[in-house]
Amino acid sequence: MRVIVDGAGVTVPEGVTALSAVRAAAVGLPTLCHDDRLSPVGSCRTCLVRLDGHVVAACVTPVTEGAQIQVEQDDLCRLRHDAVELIVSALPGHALEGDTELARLCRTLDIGPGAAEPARGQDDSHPYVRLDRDLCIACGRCVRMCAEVQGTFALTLTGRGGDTVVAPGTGGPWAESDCVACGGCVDTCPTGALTEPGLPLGTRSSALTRTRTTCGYCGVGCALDVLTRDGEVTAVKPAHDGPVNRGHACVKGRFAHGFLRSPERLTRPLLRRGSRLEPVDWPEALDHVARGMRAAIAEAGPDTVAAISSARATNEENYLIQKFMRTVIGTNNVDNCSRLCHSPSAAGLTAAFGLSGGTDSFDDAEHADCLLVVGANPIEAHPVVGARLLQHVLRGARLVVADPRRVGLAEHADVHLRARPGTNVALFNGLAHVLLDEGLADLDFLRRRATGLAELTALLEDYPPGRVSEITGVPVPDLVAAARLYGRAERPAIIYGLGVTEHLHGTDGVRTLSNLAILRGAVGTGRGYGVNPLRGQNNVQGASDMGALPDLLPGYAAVGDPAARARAERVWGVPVPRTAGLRIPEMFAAARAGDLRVLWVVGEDVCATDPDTNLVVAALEACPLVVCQELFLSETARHADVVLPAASWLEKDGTFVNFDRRFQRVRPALSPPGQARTDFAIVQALAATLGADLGCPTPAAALAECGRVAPVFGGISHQRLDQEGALAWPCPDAGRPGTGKLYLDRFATADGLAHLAALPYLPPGESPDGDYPFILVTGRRWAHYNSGSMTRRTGNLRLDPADRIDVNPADAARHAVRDGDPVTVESRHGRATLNARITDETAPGQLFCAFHFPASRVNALTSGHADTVTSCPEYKVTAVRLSPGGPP
Ligand SMILES: Nc1nc2c(c(=O)[nH]1)N[C@H]1C(S)=C(S)[C@@H](COP(=O)(O)OP(=O)(O)OC[C@H]3O[C@@H](n4cnc5c(=O)[nH]c(N)nc54)[C@H](O)[C@@H]3O)O[C@H]1N2
Ligand SMILES: Nc1nc2c(c(=O)[nH]1)N[C@H]1C(S)=C(S)[C@@H](COP(=O)(O)OP(=O)(O)OC[C@H]3O[C@@H](n4cnc5c(=O)[nH]c(N)nc54)[C@H](O)[C@@H]3O)O[C@H]1N2
Ligand SMILES: [Mo]
Repeated sequence: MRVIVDGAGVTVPEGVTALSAVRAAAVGLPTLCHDDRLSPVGSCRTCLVRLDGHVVAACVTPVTEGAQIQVEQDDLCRLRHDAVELIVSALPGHALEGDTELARLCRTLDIGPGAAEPARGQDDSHPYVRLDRDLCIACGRCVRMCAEVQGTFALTLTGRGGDTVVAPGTGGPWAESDCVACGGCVDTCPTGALTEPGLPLGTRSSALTRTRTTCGYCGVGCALDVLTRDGEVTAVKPAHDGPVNRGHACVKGRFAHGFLRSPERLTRPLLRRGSRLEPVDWPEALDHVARGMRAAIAEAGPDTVAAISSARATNEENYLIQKFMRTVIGTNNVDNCSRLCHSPSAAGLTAAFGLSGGTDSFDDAEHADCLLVVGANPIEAHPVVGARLLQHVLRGARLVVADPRRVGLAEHADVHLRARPGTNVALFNGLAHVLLDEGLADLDFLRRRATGLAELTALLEDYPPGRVSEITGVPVPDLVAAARLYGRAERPAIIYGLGVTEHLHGTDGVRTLSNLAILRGAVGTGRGYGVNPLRGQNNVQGASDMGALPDLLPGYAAVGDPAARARAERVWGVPVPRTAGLRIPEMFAAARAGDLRVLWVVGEDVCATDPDTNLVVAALEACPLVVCQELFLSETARHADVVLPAASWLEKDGTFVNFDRRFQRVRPALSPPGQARTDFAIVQALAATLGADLGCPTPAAALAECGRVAPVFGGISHQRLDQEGALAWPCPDAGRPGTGKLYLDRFATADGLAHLAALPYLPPGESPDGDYPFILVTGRRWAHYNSGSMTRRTGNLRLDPADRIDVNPADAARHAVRDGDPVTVESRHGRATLNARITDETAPGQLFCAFHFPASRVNALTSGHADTVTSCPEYKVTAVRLSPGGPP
């Protein structure tokens, strides 16, 4: 429609506000309580305009066709000036010292500082958010940010009239509030009432260098602007044009960068001499590794050397590591932590649909009318995705949560399916049974685009709701209600996590979950948001995409496939070994059996995070040469013979692939400390020490070469990413965009069809019994990341200072355990000591803990049981017993 702004016509969409129309006409208009991401409130009166003769707040007033808006009339300018002056007059003088929205506005309006006495005090209790109450103008932007973007509802406005001020809703200090430190309130605050320690009021942004990069914690792939000064990070800001985060971030990406300058960072290579690790220079360390590798190959063959590549490292680094192992050593013994995480997703999604990744672009989740969130806790583990999902539910989408625990999203669910850990396949078969039984399947889609219906229908006869309820503990009405919500939705979505994969039958879980989307025709069609794993590490998708896997080359071509090998051999110029290499657990088993001579561990703390710690340690002790490439002296590094100091994600150049298959650029904001080097440089140097040339002089060259080995990435380059921001694979063609939504024409399976799977429920590896009566579930907490090596060395430690084990109140009472008490947990494999946290988030008979503090030795408890298809550990089910008190 057309409206007139200060006499000039401008075209705007129907229903916009006067503010949007004024902006569309490029006329300046101040605002203080407004943020485009938030609902408008019209409280600050600084955006007054005249609309069809009436003075109105532009931000809250809609306009209609032909509306006449006046902005730059003298009386309006005065009204707005007076509104700002009134606000400033109530503030102390230092209010205009910063580079804030308010200070900038005052400069343009020529308004000087107020002279109010500071009276309301500050709240410095929180490590990352500072409140100066005297600068608060009660615009409420922080409150709305916390509610409407983050979804935590931690903040409120308290007091009356001119004394109104933001405060945590719980009362008391900020540090004890529900705040999850996403930083959104700080970013939207127009006055500097809310600041972060790195950017106190008065910081001039012009003094800072800004580097756009991609977060190196989880797989969401938030675009971040890293602000540095004199070689130090001062702050990290979420990028407003970040394709997934859209200006949002979480406590880790936004604030947890203090580890960078920790005095414990490794700055020199270390070499074991007797029981000590002593600093040496690079040539000596590399020589030692090269000699060990050469000797192993000469005496026992290349398959006695193995590498664990890092999902924390870049694509280019992973590409180089697998190329090194295959071409310089001559073995396929290379794997990455996808093994511990979503290898069942890779196997299951490939079998069902053809490609090893989620089926859709995350943006499509916001078009879904029903979300089925299974075994994932995005509020804590993928907070930016969790916030977007929660907002979508608050806007009206239906939500089914399947998780044994009352996780954050469960509080907003229409149905919460609290199936017993390890019973997913029965649960999904039960849901599928109801879909078919109630005529909710899309028979036309099934006829045209899927296969396996007859076998599945026959199998599902054994999964009527009553039996499924007995296996899972889910009441029949809940099961039926969930199936109907998913089954009747126009555009249903499946989002899942490790609660599906980290099981004895994790791949079966992925297959039977995928069945639901296939039955509904909600994958590979315009309807619905398919089946999407919330991949874990920043670059776990990429590490696997790059071929850091024992059976797959870059782009998921099988090492056993002669055509695939030939393509790689043409680029690499040497033969590629044809037999699949060892998976991570097989590497440890080989080491214990005396069959592994060299284990090179890059960026994975296997002694803290792999299951059954005692056996992992035994493996490292049995292996003659263990090389650990790390930021810190991790548990694994302590057991190594050579420790190589590595650069972190903020110190390197390359790309990551996030959970929805997007390649994004990673750029160095700092140089690595001391003699630490990027993993890229270390691999190159090691190859050179062995007399080999890996080519690929730069990360950009490595990605370009990878595109020649794996045509699905052929259209992706650093240069293109620098211009376009993000590209989702498959992207074979430099002239075409990437592919967010997969399979619109056909599935990528050999027959082009989606494959239903008829798989029976099989019990988990361990079940509770008289000796070990509890099921222990392990997973994540919001403030720490995996081994905790980075987050424990930041202010996050103040937010979550210790490991706790969640115990249901009924179990706590029975064992005479009070909140905070130390308890000893024992499994058939080991023992751990943690403090109890009493909560009904965990069901009776179940316990939950994270594994972020290696000293608690949680993974001494977990078993060697693993997914029968992919060897992904059964971290989610361990039979344990609990006793009050710490170690004897
Ligand atoms: N803050 C934080 N964020 C992280 C990480 C971190 O360490 N800390 N790690 C990153 C990594 S590597 C990963 S892989 C992701 C993981 O992200 P998620 O998969 O969301 O993480 P988890 O907490 O391990 O497990 C998810 C849920 O599975 C549930 N569950 C357990 N057993 C079952 C079951 O049998 N059935 C069902 N339906 N559910 C079950 C658990 O109760 C838990 O709530 O997070 C990433 N993000
Ligand atoms: N009980 C239990 N255990 C689990 C899980 C569970 O749910 N329960 N989840 C499993 C899952 S899903 C995963 S992914 C694993 C994660 O396990 P890990 O991969 O071991 O954990 P992280 O702490 O992410 O990182 C490993 C190490 O990499 C180092 N590092 C970080 N960046 C770089 C880099 O750029 N280069 C190098 N060379 N090193 C770097 C860090 O200092 C850290 O010590 O844990 C698994 N362990
Ligand atoms: Mo993971």
